[in-house]
Amino acid sequence: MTNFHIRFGTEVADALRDGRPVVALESTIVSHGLPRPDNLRVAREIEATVRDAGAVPATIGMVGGELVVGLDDAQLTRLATVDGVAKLSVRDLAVAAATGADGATTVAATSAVAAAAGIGVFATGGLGGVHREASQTFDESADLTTLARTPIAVVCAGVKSILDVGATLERLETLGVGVVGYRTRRFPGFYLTDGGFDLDWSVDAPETVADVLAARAQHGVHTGALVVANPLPVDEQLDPALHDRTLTEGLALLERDGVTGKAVTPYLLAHFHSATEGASLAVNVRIILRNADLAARIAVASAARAAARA
Ligand code: PSU
Ligand code: MN
Repeated sequence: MTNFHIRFGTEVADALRDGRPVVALESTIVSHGLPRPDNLRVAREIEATVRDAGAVPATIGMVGGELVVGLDDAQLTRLATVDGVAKLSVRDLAVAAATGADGATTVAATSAVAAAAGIGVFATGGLGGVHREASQTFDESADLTTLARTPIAVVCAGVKSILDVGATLERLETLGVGVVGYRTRRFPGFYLTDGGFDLDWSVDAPETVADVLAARAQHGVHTGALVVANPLPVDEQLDPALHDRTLTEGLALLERDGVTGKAVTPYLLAHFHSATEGASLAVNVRIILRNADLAARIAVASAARAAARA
């Protein structure tokens, strides 16, 4: 293969050309973040949720070296079911393309590709961040540095407490990544409604997020991402006692098994899913679908705003 242009799914290409709302979705949660066989079902449900709210889903990934924005169902199935799908951050994209690999894009890679493709809104579950012990290991997700230079809105439920949440928020501030709570002034902790830290800003409606994105674009001053932190309602969170127990065990197993680098996040996610006997999976799915719905409503509001200006 000699042509390395980004390939667009037909529906996504049409929507972008016509200025209709599009929501980017990542594939690492599908290939590495959720257990089989639920992962494929959930991937389809995420797309259906985006559609139900009036936007076009653009799941991003790499299939046989081709970087695709808007995977079709066969491509999505392949990334959800075959073995050996690489986990791709931004730095991996070109190598994976040149070697013809199958790969799933992280928040970092998905954001960068989406922004390059002209998509302004992205829905995921949780961001990567600063790992516990990062002061020794230097393990900080490239999600953070990528968001610092990528103009996109990322709807997520904060970060998991497998990370150092306070340090992650400090790094987001240093890197100039905007963070607003959706109807909250507390940064969500993914499985938990409240991750334990305050936020400076809260917005109450998708239209307000669209206004923030418009202001950023019109100023032309801040070129980083906006994180829209969307917490689960308290009555839908994972039981906090179960959460704390599972986390403690997971961190001990990580150390016992000597897991490092990009394997750390998938290892801890898999531990949560097996140790809670599906409870964390149900919560995880609920989070992603809520984020997909909110992201679609933001994309719809942004497209309406742009149409009114034109
Ligand atoms: N956090 C989650 N679920 C996930 C991930 C993060 O709660 O599936 C995935 C995302 O794709 C994220 C990546 O971008 O893990 C971060 O990996 P790392 O820590 O290796 O940068
Ligand atoms: Mn890492």
